[in-house]
Amino acid sequence: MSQNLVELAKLVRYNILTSTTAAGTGHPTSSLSATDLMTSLFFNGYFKTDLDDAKNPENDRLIFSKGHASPLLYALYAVAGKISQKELLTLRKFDSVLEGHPTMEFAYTEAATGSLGQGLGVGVGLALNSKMEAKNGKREYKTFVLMGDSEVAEGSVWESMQVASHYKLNNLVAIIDVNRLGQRGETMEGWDTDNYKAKCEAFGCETWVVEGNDIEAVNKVFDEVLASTTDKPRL
Ligand SMILES: Cc1ncc(C[n+]2csc(CCOP(=O)(O)OP(=O)(O)O)c2C)c(N)n1
Ligand SMILES: [Mg+2]
Repeated sequence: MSQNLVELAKLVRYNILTSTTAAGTGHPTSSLSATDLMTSLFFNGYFKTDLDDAKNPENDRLIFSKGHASPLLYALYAVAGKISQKELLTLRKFDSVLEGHPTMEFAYTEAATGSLGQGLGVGVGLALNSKMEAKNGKREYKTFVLMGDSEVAEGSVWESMQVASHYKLNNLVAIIDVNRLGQRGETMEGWDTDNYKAKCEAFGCETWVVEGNDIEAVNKVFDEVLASTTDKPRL
């Protein structure tokens, strides 16, 4: 099973590199950084969505809060068969729905992102909605939010996190892609995942730290995250 995922991740990487190369711009490194994490999420059964009905209210939600990694988002949907190779190469061209940051022009965009620090707040709103809809008999969908490690320097991330734990949003799964780097060098915390963990726990989250480029390890963590029965947001 993991071998198939490893092969799919190669295809995702190929799509990222061909699309950003054709565009002559974009953020290939930020996209490659989260490829294994997102390949596991997408193709090992964790992210439950109806690909033929992108606006189905019972779909799980995925917010690319680090919106500059949009080539990864598009690469995933290309591997899922929803974007052709020809269309993928229109990345960042005028009239293409595959914009440099995800916008609502692209059918599977959950929230237009790019201004860092906002995706988790949107995710909190969606997770609250899911809790309320579940009371009306609807499926309690999950909301996944992908953030960058430099992004979490934004105070709004922590405001959102404390609201998420106040409302016991255990249907919210936030991911920090710790690749040590922000736009112009090392982040304040570098590789210090212990520190991220301690801070996120202090804000009321249940946390996991995983080597994000080991698909098998990532699968194991998503298994645990989705099996957890605590009332805390997952991070
Ligand atoms: C609010 C805001 N400030 C600045 C930027 C410019 N910017 C784009 S990418 C980036 C660095 C992001 O680093 P990180 O969050 O670690 O993501 P990575 O690319 O490493 O995955 C910055 C500062 C932005 N998009 N939004
Ligand atoms: Mg980073």
